[in-house]
Amino acid sequence: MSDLIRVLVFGTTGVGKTSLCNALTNQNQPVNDGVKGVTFKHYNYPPVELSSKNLLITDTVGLNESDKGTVKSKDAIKLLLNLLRDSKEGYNLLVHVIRIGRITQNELANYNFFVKIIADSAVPVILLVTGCENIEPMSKWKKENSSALEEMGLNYQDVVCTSFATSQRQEFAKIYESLRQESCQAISHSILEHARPEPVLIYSDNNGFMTIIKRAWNTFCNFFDKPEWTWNVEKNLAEMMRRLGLLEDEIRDLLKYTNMFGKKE
Ligand SMILES: Nc1nc2c(ncn2[C@@H]2O[C@H](COP(=O)(O)OP(=O)(O)OP(=O)(O)O)[C@@H](O)[C@H]2O)c(=O)[nH]1
Ligand SMILES: [Mg+2]
Repeated sequence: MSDLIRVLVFGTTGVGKTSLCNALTNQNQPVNDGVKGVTFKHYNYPPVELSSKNLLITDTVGLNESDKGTVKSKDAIKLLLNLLRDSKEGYNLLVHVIRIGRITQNELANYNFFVKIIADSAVPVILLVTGCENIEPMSKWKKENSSALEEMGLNYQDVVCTSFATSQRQEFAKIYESLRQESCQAISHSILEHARPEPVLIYSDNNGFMTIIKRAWNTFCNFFDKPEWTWNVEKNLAEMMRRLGLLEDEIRDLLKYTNMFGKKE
């Protein structure tokens, strides 16, 4: 059994993904840094020990309704390729982060994209709900909403209700700190229980890599209402990038990612 647990964290902008990752890894990556339209920018946290295993967390940004029409094709494909390239080792678990409240189109689109399209429904996924500081106990949300989630076709291995709120006011700071600790324990426990013992590969060779790019790219184009970008015909990646208006040297640069198995596109 491998001692690495690879976890991919995804969810709409501002739900608390980085706050969660920071709390689990004792890091201080900027929260809510205001980066707009950088839809697939991701960050690999340095490994941290979790119950004699090494937890490797990747924080990535999800699909956001508000980004529709603002993402530049060139940036989008670079970021998508970056995420997929760095997903070469596969994942043991996905964590979908939402802020407490209604499930919107954003949450459904993110679930579909990461769980079904990228991971091909082969990697277990847990739901982490942030913003539960006003609920007593925090786990109440799980009890009240689990069946509704299933009815919506959202199948999570577990639902973890948390709070990573912070406050500069002394009277809140202590309470929030104890909720953060409780949240870290709950999510750590769930990760250890539900992560696959070995990472699930989402592609294993050059063909698989091209297939996943194509699948993810087309879903992405549909989400961003860009049907003209979709990859309907059997074109290779270079032709697709040409159609997107990329310059030849940019295409050559991007194609380096697809050469990781020693084959040319
Ligand atoms: N009240 C409350 N605020 C939270 C909670 N978790 C995070 N926040 C706050 O929500 C804001 C956004 O948190 P981030 O961790 O930056 O969210 P993110 O999902 O990484 O955002 P992007 O990187 O922009 O996608 C910050 O001000 C956090 O302090 C929570 O459980 N409760
Ligand atoms: Mg973030």
